[in-house]
Amino acid sequence: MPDFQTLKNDFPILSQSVNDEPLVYLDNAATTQKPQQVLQQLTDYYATSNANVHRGVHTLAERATAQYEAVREKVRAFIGATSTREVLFTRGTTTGLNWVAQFARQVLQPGDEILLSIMEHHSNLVPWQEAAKATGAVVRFVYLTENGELDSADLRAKLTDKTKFVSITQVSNVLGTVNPVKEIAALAHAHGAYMVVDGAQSTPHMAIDVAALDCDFFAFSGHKMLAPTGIGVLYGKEELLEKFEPVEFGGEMIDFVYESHATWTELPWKFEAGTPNIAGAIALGAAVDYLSEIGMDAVHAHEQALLDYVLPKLRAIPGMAIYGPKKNAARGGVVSFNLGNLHPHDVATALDMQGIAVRAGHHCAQPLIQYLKIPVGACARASFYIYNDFADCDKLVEALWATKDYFGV
Ligand code: C6P
Repeated sequence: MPDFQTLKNDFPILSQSVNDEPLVYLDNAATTQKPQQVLQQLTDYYATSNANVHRGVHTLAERATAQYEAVREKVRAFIGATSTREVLFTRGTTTGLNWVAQFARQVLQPGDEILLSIMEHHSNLVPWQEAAKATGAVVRFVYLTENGELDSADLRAKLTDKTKFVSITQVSNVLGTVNPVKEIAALAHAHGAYMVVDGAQSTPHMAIDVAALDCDFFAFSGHKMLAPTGIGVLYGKEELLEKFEPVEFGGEMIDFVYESHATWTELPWKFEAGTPNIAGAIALGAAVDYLSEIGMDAVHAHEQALLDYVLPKLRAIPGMAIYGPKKNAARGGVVSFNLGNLHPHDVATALDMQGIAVRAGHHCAQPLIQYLKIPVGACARASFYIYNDFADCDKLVEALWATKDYFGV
């Protein structure tokens, strides 16, 4: 079992004070902090190996290419893909989901249906609205139970032979709800639909096995799992990536270019047009190593222990409205809430004055916030990661009591 107490020392940013209080960083669903090992990898790459990949024959170019491609293999193993041909580097989840929604335009017909859940992030919603607009397909939504979980009866009623794509988040960035994407994939396939999983909030927090999930596409971001911004991954089943046309064109992705047309190179490079985020990918490799050393089951267990500790204390604060599943086992390390009639921006500002970073707003999930009829269309959100501990939980709870008393809620 890793020592989660000393692990905080790996993160230089966490040793600072904010507003004269030791920083308590609880905005991990937005982005995580980076350990020394990842920062060092970035510096080492630029200091010793920087060159463009797949182009040169000189030593640095070959070194950079080898390091970049080695990360593809690390990511393959981390998410349980069958082949590195199925691992595409992207800028992040948003890019991955946009690519899939572009692939969808290659097959969608008027009247076809795209099934989403109402808890989707805008990145797994707006690209589908646009794909529907371009093809005459229709976007439908699965709604929720009282407990903030997907309504499986609604899902089964709406998943029909008209459904061509089902695209669902594995963990909600607002409710923390963990969705049964494996079971949904089986249902989708039984109706001949493709299954797309938004893994932005799951990959950093739990073991992922895309082959076992049997999803067709799976997207996630490096920056939510200790890596830099601007690097992410789209997994796709090999036969589908062979079938779909690329959506970005230019250098790196071609086989041969004629005056009138071009042919594409093989997977996975067929989809990776232009100079990629080489340093970001290599640093993602360091993040994957860091998490693998801890073990994703241990990461998950740590966050569950924090949730089990903090949720009863938060629920005990009078006037607290906490959104999402009541049972902790059904949620990830995300707690969205409102405190009485205080605006969540005021709550987040009051917490910041006490050194605590949380997010407040609609969390890029406006249809969900509307559906839940959350007052003022916003909520505050505390989200946990490996370097958070029970002391961080206590500080959050104390600061919320102080905020409540200060505003007289
Ligand atoms: N959610 C949050 O604070 P990008 O921005 O491409 O790395 O990830 C987009 C995205 C997609 N799906 C889910 C479920 C997400 O949570 C996010 C990012 C952040 O909740 C920033 S809005």
